[in-house]
Amino acid sequence: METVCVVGLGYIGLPTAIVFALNGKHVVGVDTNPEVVELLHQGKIHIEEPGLQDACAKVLQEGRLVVSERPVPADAFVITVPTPLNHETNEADLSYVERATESLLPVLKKGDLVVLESTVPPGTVEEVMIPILQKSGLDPYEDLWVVHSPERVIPGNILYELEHNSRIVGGMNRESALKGKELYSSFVKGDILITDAKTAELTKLVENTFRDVNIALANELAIICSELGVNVWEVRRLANYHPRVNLLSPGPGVGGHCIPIDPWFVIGASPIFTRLIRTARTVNEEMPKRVCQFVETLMSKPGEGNIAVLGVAYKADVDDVRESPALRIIDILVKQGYTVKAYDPHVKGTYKGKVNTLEDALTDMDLAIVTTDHAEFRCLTPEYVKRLARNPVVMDTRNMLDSRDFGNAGVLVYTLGNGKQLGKSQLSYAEAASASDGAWQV
Ligand code: SAJ
Repeated sequence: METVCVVGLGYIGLPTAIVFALNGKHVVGVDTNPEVVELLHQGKIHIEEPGLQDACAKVLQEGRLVVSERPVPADAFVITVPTPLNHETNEADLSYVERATESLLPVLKKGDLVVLESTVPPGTVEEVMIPILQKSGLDPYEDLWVVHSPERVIPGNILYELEHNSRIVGGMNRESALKGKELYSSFVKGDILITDAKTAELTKLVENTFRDVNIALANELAIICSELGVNVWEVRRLANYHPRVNLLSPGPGVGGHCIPIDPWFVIGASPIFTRLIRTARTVNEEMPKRVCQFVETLMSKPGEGNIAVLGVAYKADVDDVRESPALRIIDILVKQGYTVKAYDPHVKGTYKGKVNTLEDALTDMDLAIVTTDHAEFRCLTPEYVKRLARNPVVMDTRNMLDSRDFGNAGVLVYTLGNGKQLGKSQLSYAEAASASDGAWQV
């Protein structure tokens, strides 16, 4: 398999196309968005991902990656298009997968490999893709190799993980799976595990559901600790000394293109037997509201005052705002009447309350909320906050600021789930300092 056509040049498709090209394939990257294609023609990429711009420029320059608005004949086709959640029905929107599969019909030939990488409900390859592929006049079981091989990489470390993570290849039959394995062995250094397509589809969903359920446990624990006057971060630190316990971190909610979405695909496939998964989703979806409820207790008058929201991306050091809890928090605060200034050093697009500098966000603020743990916010000092703020109070939903240091310097930092502080909106600086993480250890 010399030539690979990657359909959909987003967060996964573009790095995948580049990695195929870096590893000797002739790659055609396809995207229906003319802006994406035009930017790539200029050697530029439309997403932020460490190392990707340089790698892309290299393969474009060498002519190993070319870009097109429609598929061209190739030995293998890799579909990496979005599968968003329809928020009204909580069902997968498979229209991009359908259209991408349709777009292959004019160029498909006997012996081609067709891979779906997009995350989909169990049964999608068989029930949605196969009937479309049949329209080519080819038999998808005899003339084509059709597989699902879910991506598993983490934004921020995609290039490394694409190569080094293990990968699942689920085929419509064993031969297809082996053919898929052959394609990915051109760059995957981890294990390549073969199975059937439906098992691969469910396995991918279960990986992210596992994380959602565990984050929900951490979030529920944060709320319990607030009630009980205990610091959740200390509980987590201590519990994780147990050799078989690994509590994840509480936070303002769960964002991103996968973890808040994938559990719904499992729920949709088995609505009656997914009580735990559904409850976990609810717990995580309620977190932005809970953060705002706590914020309310910290403001002198409900609905009045300036709030700085620090971080709009769904997680640290990425520019991605999909399903970001920060966007929900901004929405709720604006509806409650607060003046919100939201700053994110990575996000280029627009959003409610956007300001372009940290200084602008903090100037005259009555409260700052740390919503994303971007590295830039680690450099925040109490002196800087005090110089700009009207009221030096911070709600830290990510446990990234040292509330003791800030407290000692006259800035109140309330950490999400630190029940030693929560509920005490009139906390003194000294109390804030002594209620901070692991105070007794020092
Ligand atoms: N989060 C918490 N607490 C934690 C960990 C995460 O609140 O302890 C939040 C984050 O702040 C973020 C969200 O969860 O809002 C998701 O972040 P993430 O870093 O866990 O995951 P993603 O969405 O960036 O990438 C995940 C990855 N899955 C896992 O780590 C199991 C990646 O491997 C998958 O390939 C990717 O989803 C995907 O495409 O499915």
